[in-house]
Formats: sequence, C-alpha cells, structure tokens
Amino acid sequence: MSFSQSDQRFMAAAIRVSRRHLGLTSTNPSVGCVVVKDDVILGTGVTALGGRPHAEPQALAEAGDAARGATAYVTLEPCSHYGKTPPCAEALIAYGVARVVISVTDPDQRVSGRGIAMLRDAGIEVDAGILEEEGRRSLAGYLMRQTRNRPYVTLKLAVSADGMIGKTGEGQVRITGDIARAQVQVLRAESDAILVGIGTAIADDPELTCRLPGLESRTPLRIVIDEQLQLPLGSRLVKTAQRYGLVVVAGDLPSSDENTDKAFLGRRTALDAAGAEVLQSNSGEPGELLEALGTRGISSLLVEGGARTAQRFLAADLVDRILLFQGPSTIGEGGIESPVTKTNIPPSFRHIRASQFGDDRCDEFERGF
Ligand code: AOF
Ligand code: ZN
Repeated sequence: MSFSQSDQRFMAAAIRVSRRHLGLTSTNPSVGCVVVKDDVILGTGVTALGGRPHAEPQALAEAGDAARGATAYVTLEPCSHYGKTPPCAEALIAYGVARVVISVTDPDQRVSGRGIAMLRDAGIEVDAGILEEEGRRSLAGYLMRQTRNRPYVTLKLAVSADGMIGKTGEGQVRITGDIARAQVQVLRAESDAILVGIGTAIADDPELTCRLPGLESRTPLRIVIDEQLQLPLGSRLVKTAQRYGLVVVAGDLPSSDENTDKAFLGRRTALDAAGAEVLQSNSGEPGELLEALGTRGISSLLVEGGARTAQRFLAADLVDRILLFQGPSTIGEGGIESPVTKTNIPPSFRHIRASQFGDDRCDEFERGF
C-alpha cells in the first residue's frame, strides 16, 4: 500500500494532536483523529482527560454533517467494543465517513482487527499502516503495557563534555542550560511516572515536578527506589508527597536483627504518615517493579538517574529509549561517570534523532520492540 503525501500530512497532524494528552489518559492510549474533506480539516479530536470520550466521536461531532463522505485519520485502530462508551467504528459508520486511514492496529483483545473489519463490512475504505513508526512512538506506552504489562521506559541522562553526570558530594550540578531543562520538564509532563534512585534523591534533593508555567498539574507520579528507606522526611520529595504523590520502593526487611527491623518499620510508618506510599519490591530486579507499575496502570516511565539506577535498568535490558543530553562544560576531578555515553550505547539501540537545545545537544536512541 502506498500512501499519498496528503495522507501522510494528515496522519502527521493526527499524531501531533494525540500528543496533547500523553500522560493524561490513564490506562487508555492518547489517540488523535482528524476528519478531512477536500484537503481541509473539518474536525479534530484527542482522547479526553482520563481516557474518555475517545478521539473519533469528538472529531466527528466537530465536523458534524460535513463528515459524510470525508476521510478520518486515526492514530490507532478505532475500537469495536462496547466499553464505557459505544464503539468508535460505529460512530464513523453513523456519520457516513467514506474512508478511514489508520496508523497502528490495536493489540487490545477486544478490538484487534475487529475495528477494521466492522468498518469494511459497512463499505468504508480502510487503509492501515501509514506513518506506523511515528504512530507506534506516540502510542509506545500503551503498546508496551498492553503487550508486556509494563511501562515503556525512557532513560534520560545529562552528561558533561567529559562524560560525567555529576560530582561526588556536590548535589545538583548544572550540566545543561535552561532550554534543555525546559525540554526535560516537557518529558516529565508526557510521562505517567518518573523514577530516581535514593542516591540521587539524597544528593540532589530534587522535587521531580513539572514546573513549566501551566503544566504544573502534569507532574507525573514520583517514584524513589530506596531499599532501606533512607529518604529524609525533610526532603522536597516527602514534603510535596501529599500534593503530587510519591511512591517509595523499599526492599525486604533489611536484617533479622530486631532493632534494625524496628527502625526500618519506624521509617516506614513515618513515610506513610507524610503521605508517601511505601511499596515493597526487590530493587535489584527492576522487572518486578515495572510489572507492579504496569498492573497499576502506569504506561510510561521516565528514569532520571542516577548512575546506579540507570545501570540496573540497562543491565536488566529494561530501557526502551535513551535520551542523552550533552552539555558543553567539563566536570573533571571527582566526576561521576555516566553509565552510557554516545560511544557505548548498547548495540540493540539505534540513533533516531539529534536535536539542539541552546548550547546543549540531545541524542535520542531507541530499541525496537
Ligand atoms: C479509540 N479511540 O481515542 C481510544 C481508544 O475502557 P474503554 O471502553 O474506554 O476502552 C479502552 C480501549 O479503547 C483501549 O484499550 C483501546 O483499545 C481503545 N482506545 N480507541 O477508538 C480512542 N483511546
Ligand atoms: Zn473508541
């Protein structure tokens, strides 16, 4: 199947629209839809906050009667099941759309191929697979959770010119500039959850919120891997636990020594009281944690460090995308080496994009799945 330039242009528009609600549609994918006639967009829809209504009925309602004979571009195969809303395929049929163009077919057992079949049975021309790579990227979290019950994992690292991610004992070190930092805030806004290790949580005392004006409410669920529950009650993360949510991932009881156990349980109670949720999971096994996150509906996870945590996820082959921000300055003596640099990216990854944010460069690597 070959697609025309205008098909590509309108699917690209649908994908752009879908990105608006990334991280905001709960377990539903954020789908984009544009309804087009005579090269003009008559209606636009994106899966609503919380996951419903779906994209298509919104785009159709905007187009109204003019949708008759039009083409609908949808990033994901329209649903065919009666869930909390009626099937989108039915809405497309009812509005008299003549053609539906789809980027990615839906792995959801209730839909998978049935959406397309319903449309074809009604005499609608259906073409699937356009801009599929881009479409899959925009739906990566949903697809990963549907097929593997775990979130799609993005590892973000900011590396100095000499390959360091920080300096021992110096807390947060400025490696990238304001523009790259704003970009990281956008990444946070698009993610369901964000994770750091206890080393970073103590050394940097980060807040891990989304601080871009207007996007504060898009702060993802914040997670700290903290085997022995060392996270200080006075840390920014704990102080903002009530407001933005905080999950602290503890290991098993540390010892059989009664006093140590008591202290651990005491810290656990204190974190609970401060509004954090303490979750028990073997931190040496990130797969176990990811499964637990998948089960509770987390589709995308941003891992922001530090070196040890990044290394654990990489070693377990649980990183799907690496974003390597590179600043121009050097750290030198006392630097903490980055677990990955441009020269030693694991071979299963391929370089898909390079961008410039002010003085900093960002290289994006992706692993196929
Ligand atoms: C679409 N358009 O915009 C979205 C779709 O729980 P429900 O009933 O809302 O159904 C969730 C499923 O609907 C989800 O797993 C996926 O198959 C589909 N999501 N489908 O036609 C949309 N968000
Ligand atoms: Zn639907």
